[in-house]
Amino acid sequence: EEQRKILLESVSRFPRPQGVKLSYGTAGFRADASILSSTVFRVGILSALRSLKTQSVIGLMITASHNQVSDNGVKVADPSGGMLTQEWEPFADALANAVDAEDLIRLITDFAKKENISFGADQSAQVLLGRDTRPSGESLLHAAKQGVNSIVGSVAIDMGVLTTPQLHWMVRSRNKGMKVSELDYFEQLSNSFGCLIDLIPQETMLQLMDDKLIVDGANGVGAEKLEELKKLLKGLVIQIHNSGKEGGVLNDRVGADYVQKEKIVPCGFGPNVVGIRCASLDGDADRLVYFHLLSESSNKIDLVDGDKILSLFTLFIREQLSILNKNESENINYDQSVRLGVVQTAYANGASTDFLKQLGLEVAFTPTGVKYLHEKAADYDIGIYFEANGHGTILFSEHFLCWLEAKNSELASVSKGSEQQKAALRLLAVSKLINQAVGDALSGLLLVEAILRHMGMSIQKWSEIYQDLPSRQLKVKVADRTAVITTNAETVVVKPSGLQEVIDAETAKYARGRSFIRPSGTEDVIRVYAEASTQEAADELAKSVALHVD
Ligand code: NG1
Ligand code: ZN
Repeated sequence: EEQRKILLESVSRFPRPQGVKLSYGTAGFRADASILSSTVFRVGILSALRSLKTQSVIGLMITASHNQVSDNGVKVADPSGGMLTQEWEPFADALANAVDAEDLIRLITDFAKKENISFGADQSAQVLLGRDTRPSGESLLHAAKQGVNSIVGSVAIDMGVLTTPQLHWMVRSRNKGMKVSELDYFEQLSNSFGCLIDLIPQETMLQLMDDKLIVDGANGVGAEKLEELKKLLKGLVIQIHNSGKEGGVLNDRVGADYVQKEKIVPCGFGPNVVGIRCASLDGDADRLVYFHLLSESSNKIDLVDGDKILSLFTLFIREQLSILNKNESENINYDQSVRLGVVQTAYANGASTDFLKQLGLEVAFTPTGVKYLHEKAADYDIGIYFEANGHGTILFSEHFLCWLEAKNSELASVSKGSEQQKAALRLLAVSKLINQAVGDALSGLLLVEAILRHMGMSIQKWSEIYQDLPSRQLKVKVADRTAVITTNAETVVVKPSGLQEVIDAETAKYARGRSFIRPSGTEDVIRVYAEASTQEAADELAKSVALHVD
């Protein structure tokens, strides 16, 4: 009853705008910031309930990633640091769209009953709050706090301005009983990076010693955090452009999404960067792509996307596993062999999939959205996933890490400093450097830098490990994007009927042609993707498929 009174009172302070229907989507709720305060308030309630249900710390992040600065959004981190369980998404939708306080309270009561969640002063819930640098973030954070506080026994802890992966890392670490300050995060990254650098073979060490990396910070939170992290790193020269301090606007012709889609240099990069290794973060620093400018006379870049980062990581991990395996009479006695798996989506360049399969790797496909990739990657001892747009990470199973720790101790006593032991140490360092909760541009960047040094590889050489097939992405605005239903990791249209046959017929006209459509989970559009042996052909294929969608 007291709970009911508190809710009635607080809900009325965050009225829901009329005529807006929101859906939790690929990455939480996203919309123009001006209409979001009721949604964020309600997600605050949801997070508190999730914390009560799981008896663990939950995260709430306010960001709209690579969207324009006037947008904002909100997403929830589960106890493991991963995305909110899909089972709760319908409840999130229902909460966000409840018409009034009575409706909302009824929903909460019914859901709590169904999920066996009890309220009261003897219950405690904790929600960590984070936000990116968007100007609307502060008032939305206030709404989130009110939402959390309106559930009796719940506390909201404001962790400040953070990258999305930092908040996810904090939630994960807190639930493992570890320290979770920002400094702890920076130290874990810089220490494990230092480990990998110390383990670089002498022969390759000198080749990349003093070349620099230029980073496009998207005028967002990633730039600010990298500036901090940089202070703890040895052996790395990083120059940050688009830090947001030069007056540039968040995600405006800058950032990983822009660079990946347009394949041109971001603003703030002059012709003098030709040939230099460059990286680009997105607005909340969970995406990372690399590139280098091809010539002074044009702004065209050679893009090294998420697929190539995935491939680089895979090459390195495989190399370490095979060193670990060497000189052993039998196999490395880990349940026969280590299960290394790679996970992609239909947006992965076909050439990357061919490359990985030629290495003899198992490549799995899931629908778009980190939640699906992450879940699949967790099936392996070491699961590597990436979206072409630069979101991804490497997951190590607890079971494998235990074995690896033991193996390392054993090697340390019988063959300290051997190549085998170094390989074990490198894998352990990777598991600490790379964010186990969610894709993280900062930790990904440090791993790329460590591996390039390890392999003595320039960005040019890295880019040449395979040749991307030309591709094109288009968006089509339609009256109702939910009318398109797909299957088979989104590669086949089920509805409207007949459409897939038309796409097949168009695709068949092109050498190495591949094309698919799907409704976006973050924008009100249908996305069209096409790939073919030439750019002209890919463009044409995308265009003709788009015409049939309209
Ligand atoms: P949607 O709008 O569902 O395509 C986009 C990206 C996803 C993911 C989410 C969340 C593409 C084609 N899609 O989703 O990969 O990153 O945004 O940010 O890049
Ligand atoms: Zn992002």
